[in-house]
Amino acid sequence: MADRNAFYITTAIAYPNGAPHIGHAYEVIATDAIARFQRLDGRNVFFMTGADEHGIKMLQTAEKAGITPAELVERNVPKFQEMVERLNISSDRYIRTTEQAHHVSSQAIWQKMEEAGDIYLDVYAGWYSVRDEAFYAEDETTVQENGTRFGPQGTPVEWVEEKSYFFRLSAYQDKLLAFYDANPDFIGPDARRNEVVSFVKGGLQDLSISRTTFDWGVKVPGAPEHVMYVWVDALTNYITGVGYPDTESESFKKFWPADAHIIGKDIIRFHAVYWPAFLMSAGVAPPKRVYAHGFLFNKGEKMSKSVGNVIDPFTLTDAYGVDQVRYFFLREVPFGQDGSYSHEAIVQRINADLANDLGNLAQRSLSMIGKNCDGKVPAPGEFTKADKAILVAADNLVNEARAAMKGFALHTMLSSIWRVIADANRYFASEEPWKLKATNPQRMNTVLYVTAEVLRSFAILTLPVTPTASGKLLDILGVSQSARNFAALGEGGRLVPGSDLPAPSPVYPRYVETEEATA
Ligand code: ME8
Repeated sequence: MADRNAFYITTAIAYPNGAPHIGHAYEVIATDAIARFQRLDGRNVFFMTGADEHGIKMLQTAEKAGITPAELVERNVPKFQEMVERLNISSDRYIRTTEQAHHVSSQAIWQKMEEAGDIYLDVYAGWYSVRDEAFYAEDETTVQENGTRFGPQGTPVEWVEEKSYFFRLSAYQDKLLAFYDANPDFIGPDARRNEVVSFVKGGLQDLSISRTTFDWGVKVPGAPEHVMYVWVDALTNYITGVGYPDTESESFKKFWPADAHIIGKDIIRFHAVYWPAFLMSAGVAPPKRVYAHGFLFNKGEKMSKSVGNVIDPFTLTDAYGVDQVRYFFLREVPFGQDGSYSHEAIVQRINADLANDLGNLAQRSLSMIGKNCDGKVPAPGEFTKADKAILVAADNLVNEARAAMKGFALHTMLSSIWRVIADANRYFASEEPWKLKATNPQRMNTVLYVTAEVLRSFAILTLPVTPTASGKLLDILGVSQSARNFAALGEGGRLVPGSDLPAPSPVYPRYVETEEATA
């Protein structure tokens, strides 16, 4: 039985042909925030990321380094796994396409496609981009003055002629268009959907899906001189991860079809055209959604010398902090669009949004509670209009967040939360609780209670994005682990007057510029 509460989300699987870069980091961070959000909202989440280890690109990189492809992946995959750890990614499984189970799964889907009559042997003669691991039609390529030919993504293509198995993609044009029509949310954002629909409307050619000139890949069943085209095996990872070919397994029944594949915009065609066609052919339901994020660029503005190579996620998080980097990318870049980053922009977000708006409000109000209320949650008196207004604004945030997250609008969710954080700062400043100690301690207690209570909402709602810092804020608000979820927001989970609070400590330090950083 499909479990309606289950939620299966994946990232693309990265080519470990070098070290992980900021694009890889961005994708796992965003996917992690969505996975954490769904868990906090009570869903039973399975979140998978991993490595795409086959293909000619891996082989050529290994050759250049004078090692075997198997040695190359053993050298590089641990760096990707380390990045996942460093970024505090809550994934449930790290899949590697060199796993035996994945070979079995890829051969099984191949056999299903063959049984459906969709695979035939012929000769491939055409243009191939190693960099994109993609075949292109002649009219998608351009020739530069020096004679070099490039594919549509600007990467060099080479002429390939060899015996190859083909997938009858041409037979899926109408089925795919009907599928997009019936599932308007399948491809997001809209710009990508339009791009895919017009590509498919333009006509689909059969796809070469095996290679014979190298053997680093999954062997074609019954034809071991062929290895599968890397994208056939790569896309199949998503079903291997939940138990394919055992479609009767508990995990497959529970989690397939996936709720979302989160990928970059450069690989939308593979996910929104080839993948559903392969699955339809094999008699497996396509995923519910494919969502393409944009690309990140370093604007080349002054970065700290100590930060050095800022495209390295390790140096970046060493310099600014893990939660800070997570917050920056998700707040700064509208999800689905391209974005850029610079030292100045990161520091601005850290100091204005995190240290000032949220960090200061927490520090000022909680240290007043520590000093003036015996370190216990103060007992509020009757609520004024202003108290009620800020409580309601914070209580309503979860619904705003849910609405934004339906479309994976992480930036919209964060800007809504920070809008109410700004309201809370105005509330705190205008109520002046520090003056009330002498004149009206009961009123001071009420203002501090209300402030602590809205901080509780902010902390729970920001857990998907800044899990460590928000967890720390919940620690100093005395919120138990079992009350750290969306069901505990609002009236149901209000702080209990009289409960002990630990001594507050700052949650978000300011980023202080070193001399080197501005040089
Ligand atoms: O494409 N900004 O692997 P990959 C944002 N193995 N995202 C970026 C980026 C950038 N500058 N550069 C790359 C592959 N990405 C295949 C995927 S899935 C079955 C197989 C994204 O290591 C890219 O769009 O080249 C992709 O989603 C992911 O990083 C891995 O890229």
